[in-house]
Amino acid sequence: MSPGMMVKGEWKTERQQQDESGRFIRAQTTFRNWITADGSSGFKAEAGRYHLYIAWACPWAHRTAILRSLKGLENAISISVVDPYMGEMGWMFTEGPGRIPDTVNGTKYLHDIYALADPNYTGRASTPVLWDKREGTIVNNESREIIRMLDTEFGEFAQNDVDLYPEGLREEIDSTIDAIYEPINNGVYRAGFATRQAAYDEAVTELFEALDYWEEVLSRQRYLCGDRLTEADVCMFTTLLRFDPVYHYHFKCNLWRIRDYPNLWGYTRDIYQHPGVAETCHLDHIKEHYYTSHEGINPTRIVPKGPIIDFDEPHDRERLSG
Ligand SMILES: N[C@@H](CCC(=O)N[C@@H](CS)C(=O)NCC(=O)O)C(=O)O
Repeated sequence: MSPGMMVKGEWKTERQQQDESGRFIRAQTTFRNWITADGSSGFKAEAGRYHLYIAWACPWAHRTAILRSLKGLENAISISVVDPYMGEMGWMFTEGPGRIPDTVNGTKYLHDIYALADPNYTGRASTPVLWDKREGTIVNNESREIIRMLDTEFGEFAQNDVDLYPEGLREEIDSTIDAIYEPINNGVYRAGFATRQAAYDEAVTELFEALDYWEEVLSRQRYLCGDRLTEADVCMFTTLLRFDPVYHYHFKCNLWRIRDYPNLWGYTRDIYQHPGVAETCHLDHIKEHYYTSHEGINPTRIVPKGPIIDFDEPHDRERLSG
């Protein structure tokens, strides 16, 4: 059920990802360099220099695709998209709908990229990966940091004048991203990957308490940090988009659906309908990935046809802003 990992630069098909009480443990990411507009960090923001390796299926990678699209960085930052199925070799580059092979390094597996960056690498081979073509290395593989760099350091190359980390809201944005991470973004995984009842119960309870809380906040304001879209909304959105199609069934996050929460549901549609967002939402990859990759949860690997959800339904949330 658990994917493999790299140990000293070599792929191993086994790894343990639950502790002794059955709780899902998410390992820390290790490439944490920064790109800056002035290059003072050693990685200067430049057009054509950086490449993103993503999975359309992955909520963390999806955040980076949304930032790239909202800012209009498609010409400045190239992408590769893995196959939605994550098998024992981990993420893989194939031909097929929605996939984009590794045109930069010509690799077959995402873990090859980690080995190129560090031949002695030990850790997960996760998406997203921000790659530096010039230095031939990974700059960063933490979604929260990658979106911050795309948002704040690439202004010169952005085709759209969009700022999702505005001065004056920065502390609130950071604390909101922190607040939603454990119960919501990671919470669905803690529920889905729990291997003991108590670990699952704990995760689901915390998840729905947090959803109840944000449902109330979103009855008063259009977005998580007030009346404008910020990075915090991007972080929330990629989990909410996957909730009813996948997490509700596959990860047993089933006290309610997002569609049972009027404000969270309107909010999800609001963001989905922002120019540039829908193009990054690939529900076919999302469903195929989860339902086929976690054999321990869904041994038949059957991908359900439904649920039928209309993310384009009008949301009427403009009434809450300004
Ligand atoms: N903290 C990371 C998490 C990334 C992550 O867990 N990505 C998953 C896909 S949704 C992955 O690639 N998993 C492969 C693995 O764990 O081996 C981030 O936010 O960037």
